[in-house]
Amino acid sequence: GKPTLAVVGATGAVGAVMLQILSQRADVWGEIRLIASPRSAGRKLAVRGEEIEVTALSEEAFDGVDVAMFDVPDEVAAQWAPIAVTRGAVVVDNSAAFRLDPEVPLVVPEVNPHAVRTRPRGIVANPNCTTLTMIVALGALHAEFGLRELVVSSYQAVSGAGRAGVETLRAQLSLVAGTELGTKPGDVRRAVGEDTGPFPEPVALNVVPWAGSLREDGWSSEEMKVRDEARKILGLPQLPVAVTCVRVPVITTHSLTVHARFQGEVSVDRAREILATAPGVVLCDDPATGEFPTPADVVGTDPTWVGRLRRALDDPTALELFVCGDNLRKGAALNTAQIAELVAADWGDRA
Ligand code: 11C
Repeated sequence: GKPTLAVVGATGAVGAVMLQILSQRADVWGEIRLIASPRSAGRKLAVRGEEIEVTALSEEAFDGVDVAMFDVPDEVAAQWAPIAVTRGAVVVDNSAAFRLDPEVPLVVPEVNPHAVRTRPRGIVANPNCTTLTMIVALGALHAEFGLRELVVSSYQAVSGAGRAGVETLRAQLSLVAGTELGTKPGDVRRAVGEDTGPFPEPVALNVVPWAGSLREDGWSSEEMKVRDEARKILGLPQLPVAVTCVRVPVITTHSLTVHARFQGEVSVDRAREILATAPGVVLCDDPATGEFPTPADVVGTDPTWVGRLRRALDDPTALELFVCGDNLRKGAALNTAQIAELVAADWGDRA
């Protein structure tokens, strides 16, 4: 028979997209079990055209499960992923709890698919959405040119902060719509009020140079993740990475500007060929006709979209590019589903 899949965190922002993706992709699963906090147990959610009742998270909930996809906060994953493993499941985890564990592979199927097979803890980690937005295009360029250094800035959508992030932006937008706000210091802040949800500043009519929590020396957790995860996925543990993460008033789809320096001189024509043919990448780049990706068009799609490809003006070994990707699809649920499918393919070999 086909393997049994559990979706843990089925009711969250990523969970909802996961159920859509499972309904759209080639069906490799037998039973699909939906698991969430006891608060959500008993709710019914549609997947593959069928209503399934949500089961409360418990040890027994994993009995008979072959692959468990986790989309829950770090501390919940840290506690429950090992329990699911002892109950016999392979865990594909989208939290940050295990990503940097040397015994847990961090997998992007277009870049390092083979890594999925070496998983001594029974856990495979899914990268952060900001890392994922750039890494498929960068992996393809690295394979050709050999990456030496990255300088990136992110433009992150509010759904990266979950349902609360989306609700916060929508509420703030309704407070500022149709007003003349945005012309005097503090006028937007006064209009949206004290409670700025998961963000440290108003995000409507604004740009906030912060994502995640405070780490050493002024870095944000999100910035550390981009650096550490890119190094691990590309197998370049010393790669210099300079990164600034920024939140923008977009519902879903993260964007980044990328300055990538390589081992030798790069040809833009060759880079175009690579990006135009790389699996999971769409090159959308004709500034003469105003063609480049933006979140408004990319949201809801699977690939990484690349535009504004140029050779650096002052360095023939470097490329500049702009990338967009749906942070809930490739950035989270889709990559998790792709990893789970790789695991399922091996499970099929064994069964
Ligand atoms: C954001 N990337 O946009 C974050 C959310 O490590 O998976 C995802 C945090 C993570 O806020």
